[in-house]
Amino acid sequence: MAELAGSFEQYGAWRDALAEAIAQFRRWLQDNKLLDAEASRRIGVALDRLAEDKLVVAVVAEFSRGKSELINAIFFADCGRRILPTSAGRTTMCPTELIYDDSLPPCIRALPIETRARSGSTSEFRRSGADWQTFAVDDASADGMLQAFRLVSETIRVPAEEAKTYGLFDPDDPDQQAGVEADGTVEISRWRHAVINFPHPLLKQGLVVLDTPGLNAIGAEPELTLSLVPSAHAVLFVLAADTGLTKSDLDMWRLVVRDSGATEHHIAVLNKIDGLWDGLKTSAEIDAEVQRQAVLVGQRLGLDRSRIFAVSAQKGLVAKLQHDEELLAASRLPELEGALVNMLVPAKRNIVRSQSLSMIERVGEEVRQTLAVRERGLVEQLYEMRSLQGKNQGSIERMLQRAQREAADFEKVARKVVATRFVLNKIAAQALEPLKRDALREAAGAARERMHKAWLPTAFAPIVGEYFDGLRAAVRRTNARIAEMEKMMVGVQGSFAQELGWSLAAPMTFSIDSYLAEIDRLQEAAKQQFGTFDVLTRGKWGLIERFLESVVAKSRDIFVAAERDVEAWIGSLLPPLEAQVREQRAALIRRAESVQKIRDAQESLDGRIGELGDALRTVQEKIEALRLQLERARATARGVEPRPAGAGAGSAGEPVLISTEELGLARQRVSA
Ligand SMILES: Nc1nc2c(ncn2[C@@H]2O[C@H](COP(=O)(O)OP(=O)(O)OP(=O)(O)O)[C@@H](O)[C@H]2O)c(=O)[nH]1
Ligand SMILES: [Mg+2]
Repeated sequence: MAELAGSFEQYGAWRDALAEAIAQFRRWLQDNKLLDAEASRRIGVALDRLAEDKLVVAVVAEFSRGKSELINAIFFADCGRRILPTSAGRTTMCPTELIYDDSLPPCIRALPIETRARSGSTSEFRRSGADWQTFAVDDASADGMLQAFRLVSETIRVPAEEAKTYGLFDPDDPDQQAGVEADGTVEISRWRHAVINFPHPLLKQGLVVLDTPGLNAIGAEPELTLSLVPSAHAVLFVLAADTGLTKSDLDMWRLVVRDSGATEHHIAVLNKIDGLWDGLKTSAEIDAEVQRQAVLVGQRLGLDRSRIFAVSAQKGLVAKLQHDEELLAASRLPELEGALVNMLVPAKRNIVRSQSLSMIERVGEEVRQTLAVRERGLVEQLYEMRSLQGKNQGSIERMLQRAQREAADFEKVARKVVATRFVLNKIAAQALEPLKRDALREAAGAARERMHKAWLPTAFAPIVGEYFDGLRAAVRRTNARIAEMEKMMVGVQGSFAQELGWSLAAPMTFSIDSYLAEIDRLQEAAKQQFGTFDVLTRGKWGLIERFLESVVAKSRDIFVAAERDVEAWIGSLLPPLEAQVREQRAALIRRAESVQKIRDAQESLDGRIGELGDALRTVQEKIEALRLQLERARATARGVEPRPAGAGAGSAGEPVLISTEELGLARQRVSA
């Protein structure tokens, strides 16, 4: 626990520091009037992402393997007691998330099981918020908390027919038939899903723990297979040493864990090893027995031995509560915790770091370019003004004409930006069209209808396959338009480079290929489920319908995310160029105005030269300050202590140099 809590805390502190560095960068941009709407939006997205950053651990197993006990032992032993209910037999009846959302008071929100008979996946109900019941949790009273947490074990008795409509009763299953009482009722969970909002320190750092019930209690809950488990950063699959690996353990493994996504997030836990401590075996014998079972589990699950941990959750919990170090070591829980931290924290830190850094670098580069244009304009003016010293009225007049002509010439080039915006908007609409809700709704509706009409359930899989082909085709259509826009931007930037000598960072190369992988993964998971439906009769329509709904809901999530990314990318294309155009236009106008004032003797040449020199120094100081801002943010992202603010900043009085390249360009113009 100490190591686990320490690592999470460190990670949380690093993330907070990074958010603060980004916020400071934003303040600096704002104070220096360098923050445009697009940069502000991008920084906002990055900050939101950091604020909402979560580390999700899902615990999956057949009933009574010790999932809830393991969660109590690993994460919540510091509560001083067992907080999630555990007992022999089925205890946790509905998928339960432990989270902390500080916008809500401590509470439990629960979705009634009856919603399973209606259309809509759990995530859709979650979005709408309706139907959920909220129960207050008194986090100051341990007893009160414990009482509240029992909600996840609540059951109700309903007629078998009703349970069937929820997908929780299969009349063909003899085991389930045996559970029917004389009055024709069966016992099922009262809730479909529970979310416990609880201000525990680990949860406050962004940890989310998902506890799940066994196979029978959940029935087919596609939400778990398609959404919750695949999106977890670590999945603990629990087995019990006393039962070994049973057929239903394997079913659970295949259906919920293995087929739901990347295996690098999976850990198998062989729990209840204390059952082997019978006082008769030597510790070497116990070790050998544990080793033998672990190897077997590895072979059957296709997991590397290093991913299998034999522990005693119960003894681990007791040891932590009683501060018994010897028992804790014997429970072998610390090894599992270490592996969990290694799986979760470094990978997460890398992702968060690279996302944040790429935003910072991009915004930084754009601001640097804006400042460079400003610097160059000032350098040019300064040289022009100096060249006027000692010249007659005629030269001044000629210079004014040239300044006015250049401003007019620039407008001709600048008009390209307006034309580009127009064409870009048109292609953008075509790029987004395939990702729109309507297109998806139509495809889903068509698939559902075809399945309804199909006589043989064996026809389902190909229909679903075509649905997925359609999704992939939509992504490819969007990608083609994206490539078109990228090409167009490169062309426009090229013409600005040629005609005005501007150097702009090429547009970020972008495609939504990553979503293709997500679609493939979803299809893979769907295939597994439809494989099991092949043997089902058409009477299972409700089940298939619910499954299809989850597939559609999940594809909608993918498309919504893709659409958001595409919109953001499109939005980032023109603003840097537009910002430079604005900057350049302002510089040219200022230049013509000041030459005019000098001609009309409203301003002294020396005074103007002095002003320009000051302005140039200010810009160069800003360029240096920007460099330091970026350095600080990078250092924070890398996890290095940043240098104290202000150290080495271009303080007043320091000589400020103009780059030789800029000087050369400016001289060329002046002598032209
Ligand atoms: N001996 C022993 N018993 C354990 C261990 N871990 C859990 N148990 C017991 O096993 C039973 C089931 O544990 P739970 O944590 O409720 O199991 P679960 O996997 O959450 O089960 P469901 O909620 O029903 O799906 C309880 O009686 C626990 O006390 C362990 O390491 N050793
Ligand atoms: Mg449980």
